[in-house]
Amino acid sequence: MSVEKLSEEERKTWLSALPKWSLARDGDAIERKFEFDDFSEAFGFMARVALIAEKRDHHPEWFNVYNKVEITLTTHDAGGLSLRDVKMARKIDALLG
Ligand code: HBI
Repeated sequence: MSVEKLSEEERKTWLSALPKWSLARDGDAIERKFEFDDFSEAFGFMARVALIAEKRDHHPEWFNVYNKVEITLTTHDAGGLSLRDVKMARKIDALLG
């Protein structure tokens, strides 16, 4: 799958399809914050994201404390945001219905 860095225009287009995600790191990443009922729910979510990451060979940068999870997606190989990040974000959103 493409690992080219998205252009500014492409970033804007794709981000409009990901309303719960925000641009980060001067446009080189996207991030979203999640809050669950408790740690167990949060970690279960993280486990499901981890399986997607392994399947897609595209891994999040993330932070978890208790019931909160913060995910940042960027493509190191592209030096910024790529289609891989957009598709990963859509897969993550789909976990939450
Ligand atoms: N995950 N988010 C992210 N970005 C990458 O560039 C990346 C990755 N996971 C694996 C990976 N790259 C490797 O496949 C390459 O570095 C070889």
